[in-house]
Amino acid sequence: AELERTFIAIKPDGVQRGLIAEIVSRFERKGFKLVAIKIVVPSKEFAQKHYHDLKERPFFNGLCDFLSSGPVVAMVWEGEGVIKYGRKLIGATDPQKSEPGTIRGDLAVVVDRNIIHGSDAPKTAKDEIALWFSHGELVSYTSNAEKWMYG
Ligand code: YYY
Ligand code: MG
Repeated sequence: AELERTFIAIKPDGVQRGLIAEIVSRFERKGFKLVAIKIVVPSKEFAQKHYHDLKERPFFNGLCDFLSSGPVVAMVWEGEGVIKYGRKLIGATDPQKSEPGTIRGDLAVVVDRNIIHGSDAPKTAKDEIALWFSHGELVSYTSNAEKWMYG
């Protein structure tokens, strides 16, 4: 299996609504491998770094206030195609447009409370993992299920 990794975060609304296990289980059941996880309250400055690409957007300030308003579950998931497929599991940015069956489609209603973040490309995945985790927090291991999943 190829060593592709993505950054996934359960935002404060997802944590407060008791959706941690539900969200983790969707990635886990698919067959992706959890290689890092922690719960943190990001500072507003940290949230601004995380969302720096959006700093010109009108919702940037509210978005960063929200991300830093409470505990976030930060994770790194590994697996073949996990960046693109992780976005598929998450669904469209606006839950009004997310398909049923996706995390946002099933569990969220409005765009500014869409419960989860996922990296959108290899470059952002690399940058976001480096922003949220130190190298030592990433755990490489062999899952016994891999030989049944990847052949
Ligand atoms: O990657 P993704 O989270 O699906 O969307 P982005 O376009 O990167 O926007 C990040 C974040 O900003 C989004 O998850 C909710 C919020 N947001 C918003 O509050 N209002 C919008 N019109 C667009 C995005
Ligand atoms: Mg994004």
